Amino acid sequence: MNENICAISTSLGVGAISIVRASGPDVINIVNGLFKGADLTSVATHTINYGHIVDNNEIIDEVLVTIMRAPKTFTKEDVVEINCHGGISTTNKILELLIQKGIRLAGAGEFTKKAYLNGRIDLTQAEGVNDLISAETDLERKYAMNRTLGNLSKLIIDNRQIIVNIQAKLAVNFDYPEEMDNIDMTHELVLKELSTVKNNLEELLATSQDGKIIKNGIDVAIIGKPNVGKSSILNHLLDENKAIVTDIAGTTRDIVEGTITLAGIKLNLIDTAGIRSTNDVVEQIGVNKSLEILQNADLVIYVLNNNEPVTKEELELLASIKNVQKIVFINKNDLPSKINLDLIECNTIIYGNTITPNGLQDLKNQIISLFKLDLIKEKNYNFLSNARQIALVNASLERIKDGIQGAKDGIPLEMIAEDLKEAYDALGEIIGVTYKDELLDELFSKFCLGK
Ligand SMILES: Nc1nc2c(ncn2[C@@H]2O[C@H](COP(=O)(O)OP(=O)(O)OP(=O)(O)O)[C@@H](O)[C@H]2O)c(=O)[nH]1
Ligand SMILES: [Mg+2]
Repeated sequence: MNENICAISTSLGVGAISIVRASGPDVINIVNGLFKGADLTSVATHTINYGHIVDNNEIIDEVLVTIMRAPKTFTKEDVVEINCHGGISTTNKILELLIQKGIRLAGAGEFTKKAYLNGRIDLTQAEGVNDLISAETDLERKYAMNRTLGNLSKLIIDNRQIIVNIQAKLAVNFDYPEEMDNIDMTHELVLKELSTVKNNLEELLATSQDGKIIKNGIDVAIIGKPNVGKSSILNHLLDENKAIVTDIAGTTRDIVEGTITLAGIKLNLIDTAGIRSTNDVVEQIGVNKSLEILQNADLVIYVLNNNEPVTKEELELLASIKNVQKIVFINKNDLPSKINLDLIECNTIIYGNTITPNGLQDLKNQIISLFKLDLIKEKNYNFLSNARQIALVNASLERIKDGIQGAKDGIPLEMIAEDLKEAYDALGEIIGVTYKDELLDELFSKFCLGK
């Protein structure tokens, strides 16, 4: 933990300025050895210092060096940030010099890991930092920032506190069983307070679906037989000629993807190969991919051709995705209708075409209403943001439910206390009160270098 680490904190490419950051007990001393300007070991903390980085009398760059002494820094250690000229070669050269002087290259997310291990932020805040960096939409940013500030942590801490309070009351009962009558700690009271925690955790889990949508967006697969106009629909939604469109059935072989933002939420649109039986080996691979995407999508836009009778294969495929969230889009309504509508079973059917065009706004509106996207914006931003957090809340909730059942059945309070301890520990793992090394390694490996 006490090692000196360094990394390039800005993205490496052509740019005006880059920042090379170092953290650890000796970094001020080491950078001072490369710096021509003020004596960095004696300047005041949180100051920016003008000078040059020199290597054997060669001036490498004209820089501004920020000196931040522990503990009021991101990592709670001494931190030096060298603002140098941007571009790959200068930035890399300065990093190289720091490494030569004995500062180790940081691993992914290692600065944030130090911030966590040194107690400046908890684990959900650390995860929030990473989400903030990778945020693509405004909503994602707001939501990640909220977690960085510790608002999700507070919710977890509050529920842990309720559990501690119950545990304390139970403990009094164990210690002074003769006063049982005087103390309110009856099964009913346990039941009441545990129900509060249960409701809180259930609410948190219910909103985690929104969290997933905000963070990952919605995967929308455009599916149908060849030539119905899937790629044309993708191009219109993207407002870009991304996929090849021809009147030859089987034009799209591989998937074509693009992203749009709808009501602040990312839609990951996936155009697929038209599904049909074929002897063409390449097309068959495409069809298999389409079927795979069909299974994993959050939403399927099932495209039919208004100008043709619906086929048996199309109906079979539609029946096979009975339980998948879907919208049937009947395309080519600029042409005479030959489709036998009464055979199509779907609650949401939209007509349109990509020539005039028509119906595509209705399609977007339908997606907004299906996923209640306009409401997500209005909600607060205390969502669970990843599978780790969701699994731990679920684990905690299960123990709380066991405790509630136990209280109802009138089992000994000692046994309920066991459930409470496990529920409490699972919540603690979310914020990282307890952790396993492997978990930290995995979690921070997803960070970028220099953060
Ligand atoms: N009249 C009419 N033609 C359309 C419409 N949408 C697409 N087309 C035409 O239908 C043909 C097929 O369109 P694509 O978008 O390539 O169809 P696809 O479903 O992606 O086809 P595959 O990639 O082969 O599976 C092209 O000639 C399009 O110009 C529409 O709304 N009306
Ligand atoms: Mg296509």
